[in-house]
Order: sequence, then structure tokens, then C-alpha cells
Amino acid sequence: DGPSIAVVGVTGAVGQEFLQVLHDRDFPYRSIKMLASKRSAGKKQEFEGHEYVVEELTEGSFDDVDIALFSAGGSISKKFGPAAVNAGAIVVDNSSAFRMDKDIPLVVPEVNPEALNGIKVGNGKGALIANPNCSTIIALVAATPLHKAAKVKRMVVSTYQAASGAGAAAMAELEQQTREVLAGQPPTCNIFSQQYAFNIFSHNASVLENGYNEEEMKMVKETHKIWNDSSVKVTATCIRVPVMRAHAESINLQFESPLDEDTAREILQNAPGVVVIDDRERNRFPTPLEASNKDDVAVGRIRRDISQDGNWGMPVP
Ligand code: 2RA
Repeated sequence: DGPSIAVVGVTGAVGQEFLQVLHDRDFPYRSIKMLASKRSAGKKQEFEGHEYVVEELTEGSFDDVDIALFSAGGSISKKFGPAAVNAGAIVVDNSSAFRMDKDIPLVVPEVNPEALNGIKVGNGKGALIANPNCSTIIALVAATPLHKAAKVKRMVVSTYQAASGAGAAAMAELEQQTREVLAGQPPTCNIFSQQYAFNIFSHNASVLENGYNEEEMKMVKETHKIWNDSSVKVTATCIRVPVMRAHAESINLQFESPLDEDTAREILQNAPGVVVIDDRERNRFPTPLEASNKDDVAVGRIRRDISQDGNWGMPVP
């Protein structure tokens, strides 16, 4: 038994991750539909020992579907998400299409599960749930437990985002460029407009009038919505780095109430979805390679911001 599932955008990087997570978590489903564009329809998709044929996504794809996982871009979510909801499905949308819609819950299960209140799978009453941007999720899985303890006044985030955030083609381009550059050949730049291998650059999202790019503004706006508090001062700088998977972030938090380093570390060690890797002796802290293909957010370099202290935070002799 279990719910019937549809995966929309199944051939993309996130679509494949949907299947991986369903498998890893042994999710109980009674049936699964693999949906994609006309271009991918007919392709074979192996999953848990069965061979499925990818079907073309249509408005009628969601009859008898209980849960529809979408990651096929905002326009597809806008076009087909409501049809899935009307057919009674619970839609989990990975695109940015509905994230800032006031009537749509923007949810990180480890952070604000209460936003799902009233939504129930299988009762025939459809609903749409928006999944935040990946860089927002990572930041808030770590910052929210501290926010609940001492209320964040200001959050300054710098991200180091992997190729995976730009999709399977970007990951393939990074590998191709790395080979080309090592062979002394000019890099192939189809996905990004500049060399990515052995390079870093400001995130490829459009830059807005305020000088921030769309990725940075997603972090600001989504944090305010998820924390239901637009008084928190949030600023972000998002960078693309030549790493295949797993975004990294540097987060500086200023709190309304005092919070010492040891208390912060203890809170994080007990936080849902967080693993603390903070070994100063051995200089071992989280890395994208170790965090790849894992669901937890790895947190390290937990320390007091010495700009707040005399003597650079060092013990006074
Ligand atoms: C990125 N977070 O990394 C965005 C979208 N996945 O490009």
C-alpha cells in the first residue's frame, strides 16, 4: 500500500535525486509515475528493480496520484502544479514558482514543519508545498535552532555553490572543462558564459537593481518567510565554485540574546538534520566531498565572532 507518486522532471538532476531519496528512505509507495517533457517521453527509467517508461507530462497525468514531486522549472510548475492539486495530489514543488505566494507554505521539514498543518496525503484534498532554494535550506537547517534559542538579529551569508545547483549539464560541463584545461585546450562554455574549471565567479543568476543577484535575494526573502519575521537583517553573497556537489556556506549570526560558543555547539549537535564536524585539533571541518550524497547539513568552524571582543577573542595574558 502507500501513496501513489508522480515524479515530474524525472530525467533531470533533481528528478534523479528524488528517486534516490525515495529509495534511501525506503519510502512506502504503491505506484510511481515517471513524468518528463515530450523530448524525454519513451525513455526507460530503472527504479528499484523495475523498468519504467518515462511518460509525457500532461494536465491529465495526475488522476490517482497522491504525491507529485516537481522539479522541471518554474514554468512547468506554474502550468501543471494547479492541475495536480485539482486532481487531489499533494504537490511538493522544488521550483521558485510559488515560494513567495502568501497562501503557499514554504517548508523545510527540519525547520518549520508546523507550516504543513492541515495538509494530509490521500484525503483527496490537494495542496501545493513549495521547497525553498537549496542555499536557503542549508543555511536555515543550521541557523534556525540557534535562532530559536537566542533570536537572530542579523545573518550574513557567503555561499560557495557547487555545479549540481545548476543541473546535470553544468556538472558535465565542469568535468569537460577540467579535462580540456588540463589538456591545454580552450574550455567549452555552453552552460556558463565563462571558464568554470579552476575558477570561481559570482552566481550565474541575474543581477538586480540593488546590486544583489536573484540567488542572494532568494535567501533574504525565503528566510523572512520561513522564520515569519521580516525584522531579521539578512544579506548574502552567492558564488559558484568548481565543486561537483554539495554547497558550502559561511554564516555569521548576530543574536538579540547572549549565546556562547559551547551552548551554540551543543544546540547544533542536537539539531535535526545537522551533523557537527568541528575538530580544531586535527583541523577537520565539513567539506563538500564528505557532505555529498548525504541529507544532513555538516556544520563546523563554530566560534565567537572576535570583532565583538577585545584582544581578538584571545585569553588576556
Ligand atoms: C543554484 N540554488 O545552485 C540554485 C538552484 N539550484 O544554482
